[in-house]
Amino acid sequence: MPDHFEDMWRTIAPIGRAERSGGYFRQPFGSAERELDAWFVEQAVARGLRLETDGFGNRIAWWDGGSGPGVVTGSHLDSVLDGGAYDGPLGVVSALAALEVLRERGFRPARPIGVSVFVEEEGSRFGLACLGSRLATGATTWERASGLRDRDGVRLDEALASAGHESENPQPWLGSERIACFVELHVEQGRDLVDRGDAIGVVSRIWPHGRYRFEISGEPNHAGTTRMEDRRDPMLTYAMTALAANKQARVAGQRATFGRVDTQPNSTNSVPSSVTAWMDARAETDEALAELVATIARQAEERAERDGTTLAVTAESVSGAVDFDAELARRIASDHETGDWPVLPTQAGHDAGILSAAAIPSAMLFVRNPTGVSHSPDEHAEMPDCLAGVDALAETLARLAS
Ligand code: HGY
Ligand code: MN
Ligand code: MN
Repeated sequence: MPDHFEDMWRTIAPIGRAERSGGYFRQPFGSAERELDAWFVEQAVARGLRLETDGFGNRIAWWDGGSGPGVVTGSHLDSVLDGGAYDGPLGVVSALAALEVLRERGFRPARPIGVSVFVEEEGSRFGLACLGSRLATGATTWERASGLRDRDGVRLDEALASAGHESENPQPWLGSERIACFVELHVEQGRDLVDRGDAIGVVSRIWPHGRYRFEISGEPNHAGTTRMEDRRDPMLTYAMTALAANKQARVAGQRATFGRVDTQPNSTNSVPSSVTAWMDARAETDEALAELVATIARQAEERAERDGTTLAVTAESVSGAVDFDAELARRIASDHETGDWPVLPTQAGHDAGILSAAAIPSAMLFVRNPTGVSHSPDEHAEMPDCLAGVDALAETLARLAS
């Protein structure tokens, strides 16, 4: 008898969990994420699903019923550094459990149903968000991505090879000829559902968002003997840029975050030689995002001139606005015993957004997050809501694969 949701959830809970914080470190192709990947393969085999794996490490486990392009549901198993338990794995475990619900009901799909896992959705190792689904759909090329390096200088192609995915020049393979539609269940990363008193929601759109590297160079010097007026201090330029970004985002009603900074030589009693900082920016429209980033970059440049430092800004990952298929969202959200599920926007990126941009009709289900907190050890969802998510996903799959 295959594991049910709670069994699976209990089994994976300790994988990659840090004692100190209770947060998760499941970096793609690292030991914890590989343990989770092996667990997924084991679950697929235990359910008699046909496992398909591409050259990028993405997987789809197929229930080969019916005919024609399949209905696929799934999410990711990687996490941000010190992340939560639910962001990603909730969608994968719920998908496996939802298939079990359908089988136990004797449902016979008119088309294949697949459970997918896309690698490096967070982009937290190689810097490009939704890396696995971008490669699978051709939104980015292997030529561009294979040379992406992590913080230790390891290339993507080296990391893939060390994980056993040996392939010379893997090609995009995921398109609407293979997939009729994609549905991703995800813990909500926000408070809309809890504020509405709803357990389940459907996503209407994803805000455009991007990641930008600010490289600021100055003049390394002694922290004590160098007069303040003689300094070319990159930390000052960075600090004023972070303040400017925060103010600009508040004024414009958008989002800007500096969560990662690298200082060289990182010495307490030295004026730094360089500060590299990564900004995550998000806005309601593509134009607003471009305007927000340009304004902050301009203010940073002005500050660099005053400080006698130099600045280079590079876009590392940009995801355009995604408006999900409105008809599909309506079909999923309406006609439930408890009434229609709310349809709401999100500022978080997802693989469903990449597949939607690749002309695969896609949708997302959200499960209530009682605090809205995410990308944190405190991320949480109540078990009854998780089980309601499994039932909601099973019902959705039955509608789409009938
Ligand atoms: O960062 C995001 O938008 C998502 O959690 N990957
Ligand atoms: Mn995330
Ligand atoms: Mn996610």
